[in-house]
Amino acid sequence: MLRVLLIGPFKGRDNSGDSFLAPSFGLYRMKFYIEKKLKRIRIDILDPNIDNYKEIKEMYDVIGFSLLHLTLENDLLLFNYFKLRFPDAIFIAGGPEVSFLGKKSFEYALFDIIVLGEGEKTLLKILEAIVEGKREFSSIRSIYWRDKDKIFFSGYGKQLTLRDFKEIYEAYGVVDVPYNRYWRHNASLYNDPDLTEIRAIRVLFSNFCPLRCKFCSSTNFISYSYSGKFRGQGHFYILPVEDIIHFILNITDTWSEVETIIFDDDNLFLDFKCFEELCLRIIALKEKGRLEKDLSFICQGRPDDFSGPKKEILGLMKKAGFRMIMYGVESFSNRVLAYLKKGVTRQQIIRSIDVTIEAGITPLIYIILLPPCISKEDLIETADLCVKQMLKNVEISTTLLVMDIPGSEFYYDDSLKRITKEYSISNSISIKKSDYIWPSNASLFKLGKNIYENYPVYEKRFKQKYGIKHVPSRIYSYIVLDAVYKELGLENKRKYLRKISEDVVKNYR
Ligand code: B12
Repeated sequence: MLRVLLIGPFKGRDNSGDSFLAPSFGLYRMKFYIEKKLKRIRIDILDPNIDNYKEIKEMYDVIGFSLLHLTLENDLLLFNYFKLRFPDAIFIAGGPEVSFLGKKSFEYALFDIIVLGEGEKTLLKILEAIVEGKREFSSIRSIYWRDKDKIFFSGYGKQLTLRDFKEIYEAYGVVDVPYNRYWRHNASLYNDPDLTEIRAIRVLFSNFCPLRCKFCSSTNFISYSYSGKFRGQGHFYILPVEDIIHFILNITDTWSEVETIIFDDDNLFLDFKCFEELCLRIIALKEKGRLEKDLSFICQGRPDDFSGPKKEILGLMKKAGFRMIMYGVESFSNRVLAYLKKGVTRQQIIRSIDVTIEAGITPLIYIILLPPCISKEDLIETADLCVKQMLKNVEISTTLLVMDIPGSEFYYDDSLKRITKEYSISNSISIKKSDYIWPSNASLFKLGKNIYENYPVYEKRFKQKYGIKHVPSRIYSYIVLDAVYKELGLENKRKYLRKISEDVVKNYR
């Protein structure tokens, strides 16, 4: 029996205790697909944010890591721990970070194999070879592998086909994902948890979003992993509605307590026909009593999707149980939107937000407060319009800075301002990396740096003031917008924001 351990990204050595957590869909997809295909194998999943990795008692032959840019230093800390504990195991790394870094990933740690792109079929082939006693992997595409200090590349492979996709989803063992543990953890972050929010299951049914926003890396994941190029490659797939429905029924039959299904695809509306059919099928299943009437849905979409005639579908969505749409708005400044290559305008965004509200669905909007090109006017315009949306009960999820992630167009722009930090992994190992891109404007750089560095103080004060234990992204937005107004000396706006935040915060105790 081959024993495999797959380890998810490690949010924090000290602070993951108060994060909202979810099982890694990618790792479970690989586990179920491979276990179905290959006999005499067991794949365990370790989520270091929820499991105590020091308590592992099993022996493992293969250990796989899923690395993310922001969690890299913590992931490498775990790598060192497991390498010491299982010196003879084969160490594999996969996921977005290493898919873009390729050979460079070996500079971070002594991995044996790096897998590019979607892991299911490639990892299956690697494990098949290991089961057969092979230690030479040259015939398996999409990997870098190390033999002592030499590194080899096997050549680019092919992305999953729709047929593979269907097989992967058929194999997915919803029953064996410990959702209840995650629900318990997430509920423990509140004194009075909202079960509709807590009992949620995240799913993705498409393979990527081809719309190429400048700050996004996922948009290039397929293309780069299978061609080394950013442009033009990669076929977009969405699972057929029939299979999506089958998957949803599998979830609700297995986890009858589930209250929300979150479609975490970057943009579920890319195939509008399919989406419409999905809504109709859900409505019919609810009418027949096959799905609970109260089952709710959340999905992500583009903020211009409903600024035109497509808005008609919002009524269907409401009827099907969609209670929230998460829009990647990023900014309310048209200048910034053009710079980010969003392909939408403030006017379209506001129209979409308003028709969503009219349909009885809550919009949640993602905002990047300080993209590299930001000016003081853009910042104030965006902050003020965020506050205006809050008054309409729009939920706002802000990030202060653009993440400096491999695979995004920004990452390769040397003219941008970044702060490279050194992270200590062990007594003898440290790595240098930049996590964020800073505003180019000198005074806004200073503003950003002040907020970034003093954020823990702001958060602590806020938690104490309102008696909350956990800061979800919408509360983070209040804290950060308050800090922005403070830094800009806009005390009246600050007072106003504080007044409107009081009511909202009550719900998050
Ligand atoms: C849903 C989601 C979340 C959810 C759920 C996270 C979870 N536990 O899965 C929440 C909101 C909690 C979240 C949190 C974070 N996320 Co997130 N998230 C996503 C999202 C939208 C989907 C992830 C997903 O399930 N994809 C589908 C699965 C099938 O793909 P996958 O995970 O990439 O796995 C496949 C391959 O990558 C590969 N693979 C992955 N790992 C491994 C390992 C091995 C050994 C092998 C062989 C292959 C392999 O095979 C898998 C199957 O094909 C992505 C964007 C996207 N579109 O992918 C961002 C994304 C992954 N998140 C990102 C980030 C930065 C984070 C946070 C660090 C944010 C933060 N500041 O805290 C945290 C990290 C928390 C954590 N422990 O993961 C970034 C990562 C960028 C980067 N290059 O590092 C992404 C890409 C979004 C972005 N901004 O571009 N996230």
